[in-house]
Amino acid sequence: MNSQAKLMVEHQLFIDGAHVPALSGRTFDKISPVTGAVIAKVHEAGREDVDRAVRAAKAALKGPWGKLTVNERAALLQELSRAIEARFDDFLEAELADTGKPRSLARMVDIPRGGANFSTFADMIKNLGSEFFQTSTPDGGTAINYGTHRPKGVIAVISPWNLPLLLMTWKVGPALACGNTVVVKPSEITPASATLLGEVMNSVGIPKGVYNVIHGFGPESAGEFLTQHPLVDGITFTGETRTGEAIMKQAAVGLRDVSFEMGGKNAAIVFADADLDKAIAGTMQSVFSNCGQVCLGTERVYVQRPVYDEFVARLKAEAEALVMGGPDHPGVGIGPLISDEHREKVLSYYRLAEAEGAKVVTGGGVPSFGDARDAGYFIEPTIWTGLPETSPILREEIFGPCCHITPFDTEDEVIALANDNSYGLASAIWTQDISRAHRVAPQIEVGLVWVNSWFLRDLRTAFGGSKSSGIGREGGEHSLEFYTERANICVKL
Ligand code: NAD
Ligand code: 6OD
Repeated sequence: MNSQAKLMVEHQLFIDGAHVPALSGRTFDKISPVTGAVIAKVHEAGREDVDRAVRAAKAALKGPWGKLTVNERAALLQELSRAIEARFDDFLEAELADTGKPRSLARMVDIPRGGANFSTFADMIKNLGSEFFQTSTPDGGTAINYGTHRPKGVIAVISPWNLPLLLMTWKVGPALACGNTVVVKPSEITPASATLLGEVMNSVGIPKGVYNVIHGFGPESAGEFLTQHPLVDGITFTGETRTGEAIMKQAAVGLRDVSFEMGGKNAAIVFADADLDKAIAGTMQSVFSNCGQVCLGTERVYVQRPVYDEFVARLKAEAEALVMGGPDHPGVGIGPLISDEHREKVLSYYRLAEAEGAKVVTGGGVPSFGDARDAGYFIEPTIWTGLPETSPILREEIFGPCCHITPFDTEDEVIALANDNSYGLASAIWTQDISRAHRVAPQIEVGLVWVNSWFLRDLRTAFGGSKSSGIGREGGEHSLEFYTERANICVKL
């Protein structure tokens, strides 16, 4: 049995440079979203396991890792990025087994970003400048000031299941670039790629203890034990807003810093002057990619009245043409939801929409294929119209392949509609009027606005949400705010 096959059936913890069984003696099952079958046993970390991982990370700060120059650290991370690319197919299979998403999606988005998250932050840290101020002193002399950054320490990385490798390395990349060590708690639903990354870390000589992985659940399990551990210096979290609130309480003990990327209820705004072909293609992506399980995805679509009917009819036709299936199903455009539990949650919103009087333009249920796909957690791509803005369908994050489409008349009206929500993550505006684009975009109360596009990312830009969608910004040098401690050195000349 090769090492990858072994990893597919048993995910141990990765602590201090070694794959180890959990001292807790507990394991749990990993279920395939495509077949509903158990595909792996996962070791569940108890308090003692978490303590081992955090202590290994703490000790590693003072070991060879802490003694590397910035250039040496950056070179190691570049090598790590290349090693991930060299194991591209192994990461691809791990991610496909855990998530069931279309192969083409994981190949184009998830796995390349795994490597890019290390090379980008290696470049950032290597090219970092410093601020410098000259100050007049009361005695008529001069002092100089310059800023330094030192690592924050042990960073707890808590990640979700929707883009497992991408979102986990998006945190581990900057954390390591800044000289920290990490203990990662991937989602219990997607343990494979974080485990595999441990092997790759060893293969390029990242010192032991720098990258550790503990598996398990949130409350009263690995996630809670990790975020409560007194030797953790900072907690970076991606997941649901309610989970963020729980973690914030856990982080309050010892005043640990947090960086939070959380839920969204993102609006797409389609003006009548938009290139409709592009607006429909972009909205198809933003609603249905990854089976709607993207925090930046669109669940509220506002379309200006003159093109409303045409937009609804064309989006319906395209949604109905999506082929559902596992990663390699012929012509697949949309995979399953991640779990039976998540499908139940999304279905509860499908039922609620009908109970609230929505017009179901398409979808609304569970498909029946009459083949092996019936065992997977598939759900129909769904479009509604006709609900008031007060409906939970327009206010709460569903995280499924669905959207509600509302007509609007004026620019001011749609800005108010888009902003009338407790989330503030992202928005997409579709218009060919350049002045309108620049006028509207800054008025949307979110962290990211796309114009005539969706999901484009430059990793040097600030990423994060406002309102209930997050705390802080990461990306490029913005990541230094969370992953380092700044100090000013003032020298009297
Ligand atoms: P989740 O909040 O249920 O879980 C995320 C992680 O937190 C998991 O690893 C989980 O085990 C852990 N966790 C749960 N309770 C915990 C606790 N009390 N203490 C410590 N850890 C705990 O989220 P999910 O269902 O895995 O992911 C979907 C959610 O993530 C959606 O709300 C989505 O919008 C959000 N998300 C946000 C972004 C962003 O960038 N803003 C990106 C991706 C996903
Ligand atoms: O591209 C990224 O860096 C990022 N954080 C994407 C988030 C996607 C949410 O599901």
